[in-house]
Amino acid sequence: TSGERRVRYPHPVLAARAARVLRDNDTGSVVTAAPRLYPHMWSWDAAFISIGLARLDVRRAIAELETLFAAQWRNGMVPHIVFTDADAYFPGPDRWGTDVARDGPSNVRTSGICQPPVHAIAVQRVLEAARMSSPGDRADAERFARHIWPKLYAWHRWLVEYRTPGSSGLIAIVHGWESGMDNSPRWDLPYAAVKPGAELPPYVRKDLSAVGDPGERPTDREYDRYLWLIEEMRRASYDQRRIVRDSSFLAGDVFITALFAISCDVLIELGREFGQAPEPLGNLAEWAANARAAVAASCHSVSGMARDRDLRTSRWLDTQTIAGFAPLLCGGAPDGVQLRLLSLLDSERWCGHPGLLAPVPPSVSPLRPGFTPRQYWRGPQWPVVVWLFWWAFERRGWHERARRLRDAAILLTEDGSFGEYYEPFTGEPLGSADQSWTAAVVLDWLC
Ligand code: 9YW
Repeated sequence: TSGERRVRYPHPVLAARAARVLRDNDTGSVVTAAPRLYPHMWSWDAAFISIGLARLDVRRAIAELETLFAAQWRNGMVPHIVFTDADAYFPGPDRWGTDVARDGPSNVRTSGICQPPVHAIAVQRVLEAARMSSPGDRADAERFARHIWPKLYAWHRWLVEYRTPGSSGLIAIVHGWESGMDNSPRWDLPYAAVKPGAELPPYVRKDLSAVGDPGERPTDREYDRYLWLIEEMRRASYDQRRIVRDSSFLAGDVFITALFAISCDVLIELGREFGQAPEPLGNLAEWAANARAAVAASCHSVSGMARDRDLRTSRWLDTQTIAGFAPLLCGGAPDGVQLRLLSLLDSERWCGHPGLLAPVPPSVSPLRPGFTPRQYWRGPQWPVVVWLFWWAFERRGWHERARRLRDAAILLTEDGSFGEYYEPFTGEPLGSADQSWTAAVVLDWLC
């Protein structure tokens, strides 16, 4: 099999290669998400990238997060893309047209949606790396953490203020791109209700020529819907209240909700350390508790898996995807549910599937009908998602479990190509090569 033909770099060489990817993708002002496919800064990529950069150069890591937060909208939203001058990605700033937004930043061009809130986690991780590095790095990182805290708080407050509609308590997304898992089957039902209007302006995709096989990317049918939602938002002048009220896609995202809960915990820890006032800390504790409760309430009564919710139809979305393990990230589900999820994760439906090259969870269960091992968020394994589970397991004190997951992720990535995602049975790297966040998490694991 191609698995046996794979190159396996010794770990010091692998770490050096990962460092080189981050350096090569650095334009001087941002580390782009990937060299050809993604020549801009993506929000949650920047968080992971800063975690990797902190192992090489703490100041460079800080600068990356500062660049992202310099693009924060006045209402608190951290935009999902901060555009560079590159012209190789579609939809670019003209198509987004966020200049019409009242709350947009004036100094940079950005998209008009957000991505998962993992930034507090990144700030804490950068701080940890800086403290192991040198007194100067430590002082810089502490100054930075103190300075960025109110911005992180404003970002979290935006999610609560604008994105917790209805009674589910789940954080809502208005576009599949906000989940970070664009074409995951999680969103098939909500997208089925999105009907692109005849007024959808024509467009030409640029992503297909940047990957070897267009079959590894979302389909044109999916892209029509992605673009239609942008059209709706642009017509609403990116007014959040209007979008949440009227857009044809609104879904409670259980994975984001879980990440939000732990990011609030981390922000509380940072806030205590740096003397923040009791009131915002109290708010964060309340937001974390609500988010945890929402995740726990979403769990399926038989499988235990957490579920997203279509907030337009008030229906639970039952799909067997990696997001169903959200309670293992944030805790808060009853012990019985947690045990069921852990044994499900180990079972042949997930990591224990005998055909996997490396026992890390694929984006979709290999035993689910519709699992497609090469197509983006519909089957492949994504190292950054594995990093989140690894980090959460460590934090929860499950060190042995965390160690096994990390070892498996290294096995998957030690071919040194730093693929965007991997074919689970052969370990073939797919999508973009030299993807920054893949290099960043591997570097963090190896340091
Ligand atoms: C796109 C940059 C981004 C990630 C997303 C991923 C993909 C962009 O790439 O979306 O055009 O498809 O789905 O999570 O942030 O790496």
